[in-house]
Amino acid sequence: MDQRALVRLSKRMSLALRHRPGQFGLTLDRGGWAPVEDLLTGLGIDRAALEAVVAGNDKQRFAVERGDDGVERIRASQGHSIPVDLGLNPAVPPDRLYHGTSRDVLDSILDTGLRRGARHHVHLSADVPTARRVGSRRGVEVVVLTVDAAGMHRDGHVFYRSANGVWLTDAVPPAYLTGP
Ligand code: HQG
Repeated sequence: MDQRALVRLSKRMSLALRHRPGQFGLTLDRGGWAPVEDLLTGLGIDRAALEAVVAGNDKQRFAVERGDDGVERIRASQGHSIPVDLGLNPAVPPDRLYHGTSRDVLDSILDTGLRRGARHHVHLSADVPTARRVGSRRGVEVVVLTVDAAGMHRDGHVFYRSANGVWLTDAVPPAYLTGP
């Protein structure tokens, strides 16, 4: 499969496993897991295609595990808008985290802080290049905000780190943000 086909399939898998499982005939369990076989059927793809996406994914978006019942399951490691419990434990963040976004929304963010929108959490990156990549999805002028994660942690805000290294928190008030 070429790179573009891989990206297209990765996006469909994200849609199925994060946002609209019902549209693909899937039911996710509490932890967000679905049987691999059901995903293959729901998306109409074969095993090799799925494995190419899981293994070749730039961000390791998907995790595959075999349950105690012998059934192989898959889930998205972060980014859901439907209610799932990823079972992540609170983690101590690095002193600084980063958020890449579009310049259009900079004033709004500096005014009201980072909000999670449709997703469960605000997503933060551990380094500037990653934040820049996230922001560039918007396809316009990218800005990177710095988050005083140490200060937030000290003040009782809870952080989680997804299996693929994305930092998550409920909201970032403006006092902890520094603009570009
Ligand atoms: C913005 C991708 C105005 C925020 C990425 C962002 C990430 C505000 C947008 C993951 C705001 C939400 C998440 C405020 C936040 N005023 N705009 N007060 N607060 N925003 O897609 O962080 O590739 O839900 O800046 O790599 O961009 O799908 O969040 O632009 O990890 O695996 O509201 O999605 O992962 O957009 O991206 P999103 P995000 P995947």
